[in-house]
Amino acid sequence: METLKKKFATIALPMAGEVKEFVKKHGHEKVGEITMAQVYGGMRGMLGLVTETSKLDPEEGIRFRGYTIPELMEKLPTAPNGFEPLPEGIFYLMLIGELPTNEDVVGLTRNWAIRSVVPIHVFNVLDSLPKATHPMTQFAIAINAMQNESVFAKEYKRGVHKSEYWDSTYEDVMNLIARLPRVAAYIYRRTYKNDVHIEPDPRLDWGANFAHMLGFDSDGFKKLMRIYLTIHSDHEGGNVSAHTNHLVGSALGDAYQSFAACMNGLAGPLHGLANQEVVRWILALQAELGGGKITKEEIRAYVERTLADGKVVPGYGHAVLRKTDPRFTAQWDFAKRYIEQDDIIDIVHSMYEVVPEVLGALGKVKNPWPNVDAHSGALLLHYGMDEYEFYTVMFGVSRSLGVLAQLVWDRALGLSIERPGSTTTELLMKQFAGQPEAV
Ligand code: CMX
Repeated sequence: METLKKKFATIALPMAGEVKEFVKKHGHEKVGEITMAQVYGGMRGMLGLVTETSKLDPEEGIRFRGYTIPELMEKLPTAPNGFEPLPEGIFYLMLIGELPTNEDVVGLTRNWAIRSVVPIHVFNVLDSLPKATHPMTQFAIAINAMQNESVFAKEYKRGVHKSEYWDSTYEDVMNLIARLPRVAAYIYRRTYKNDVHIEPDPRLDWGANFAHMLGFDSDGFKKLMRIYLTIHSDHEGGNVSAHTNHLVGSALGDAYQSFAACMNGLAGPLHGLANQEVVRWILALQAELGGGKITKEEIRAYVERTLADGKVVPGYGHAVLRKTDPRFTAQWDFAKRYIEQDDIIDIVHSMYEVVPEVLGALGKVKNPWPNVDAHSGALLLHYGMDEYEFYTVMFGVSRSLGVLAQLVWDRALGLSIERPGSTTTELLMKQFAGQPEAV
């Protein structure tokens, strides 16, 4: 058994027993109350899931296994020539719960390089799709197309004992993560670069190799990929993509099925697709004003028009966060460190001075501050990637690290199939009209 898997087993399997005892002892105790507003309001703030990999604090932002993003910038191993953490490190941290050493991270890079061969039929499936198919749809199809490779599905069919489910899930998760950059890069090159594909370079780390296969070999883009793939990896368990991954996995769908569903969740404009929407919004603003320097007053007028048209301002607001997303700040810091001047980045920074005030004045927006998607597209544009419909695929490659680490935990802890209750509006109305017996 490989070292990482052995380490996971040593940590996770005893915890499964502890969790069983814990639930036995405290299972009857309350962890919260549910209001009508939550039932109709997307279950906001309703505690209903356990996720080991990360936890989101509304005021402070995300902590991965207890570490904030600035802390991880200090503590995770980096490539020799940069400050950006290697995404391999955050996966190790989320899976094992401990900070990795440099050797741990190098080991993961090698491990994924060995597992990264994508079956030829996946490329054939992609090649059969119209080129205009949205890259996120192509991505989900390609992930589903790999499902025939699931070790878990084979083991399940063979009748493996449920205490062993985590083992084959680990294999699927490692294989899938290893292959995603190649699949994503293939989609990019077939959709936008005349089917001229670039072979992987197994000497490169996971993020740099992704940059290379996309066709962006500059040092700057590789650095960007490392931080991008690190900070988008997880945001606790209740967001649409993470929750979908867990939900589908809870019925013992394998990692391919769960993650394909997860990507369809990420593809919604209120979630991951917001990163493309931000760039689309900024380019439309630029086009309307005919170029030149854009003033804050012009941005304010465009934001007000967006709202008057009944649309959201993409990249702003959050269902949990109540302050500027530290993932936004990490990208701002990256821009400050490496980029001297860029018109689009200037617009992103001017928006930060305008949008919160306008949204705040509406009186209904609970969080007027920017989220991760407000900044990411501007950085990609700076390095020359202007095919913004591809951006959410990159978010998806990163998101695999968190949700799939969690899927191995789901299996190790033997978490249940999801089946929350639901009711009808008629019954709820009767309950509040003083007829509780009707419910
Ligand atoms: N622009 C305009 N209106 C907004 C808004 C925004 N950026 N953010 C919230 N609102 C509105 C909501 O649409 C809602 O309006 P109604 O009462 O008329 O329906 C009201 O403010 C209250 O919403 P909320 O409680 O503050 O926010 P929610 O938890 O319901 O939704 C989110 C959160 C992210 C969907 C929302 O802020 C939004 O649509 N933002 C823009 C899209 C975006 O950037 N999504 C990416 C989020 C991060 C990610 O998942 O990747």
